[in-house]
Amino acid sequence: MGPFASRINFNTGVLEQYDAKVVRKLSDMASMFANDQAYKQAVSAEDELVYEVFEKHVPEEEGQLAHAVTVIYPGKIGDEYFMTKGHFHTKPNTAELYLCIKGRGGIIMSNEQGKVSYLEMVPGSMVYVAPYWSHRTVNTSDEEFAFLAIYPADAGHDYGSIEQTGFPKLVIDKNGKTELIDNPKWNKS
Ligand code: S6P
Ligand code: ZN
Repeated sequence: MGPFASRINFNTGVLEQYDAKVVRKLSDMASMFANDQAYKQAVSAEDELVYEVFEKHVPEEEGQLAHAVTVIYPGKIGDEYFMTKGHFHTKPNTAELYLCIKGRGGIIMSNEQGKVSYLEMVPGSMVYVAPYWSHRTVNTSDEEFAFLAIYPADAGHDYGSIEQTGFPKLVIDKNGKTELIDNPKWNKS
């Protein structure tokens, strides 16, 4: 593969020449939110779009850099903000760089030792996701939250570990303020 260019629209947060789009609706996120009752009610009322990932295709091989723009829509389940599923990389020693393009949100990261880091993201914020840290992004605003992620193309996504254990903390809206609280469903293995 040779050099190529693409363009992010900074007004909409959308990657204009994307090759593939991943769509995640509420129904794709069973048991990820803490409040099961609020989740069931929300899904049956309207299976809302939670986030979309606009990807460029590069070969999934060592040395290549995958890059994708994620747009998380505003919304909450109970008091928990709309968020991504979250994952470790299948090659756990691979890092990733996030750059916020639009809106306001945050990234929650945790490692196998149960350590947690939460960093806020506003346009221009860059977050270095260190190797071995799982990562999930959260839209804490009432508009679209968009960011670019750049990562080794052979990193892979391990969703299973997060589905089993959850993250140690939830990111919630408490009377209009963003707070981290213990995740009652956290199932440390
Ligand atoms: C890939 C990178 C992002 C996420 C995207 C969706 O390593 O971290 O492109 O894939 O933000 O999140 P998730 O957890 O559903 O893959
Ligand atoms: Zn990642």
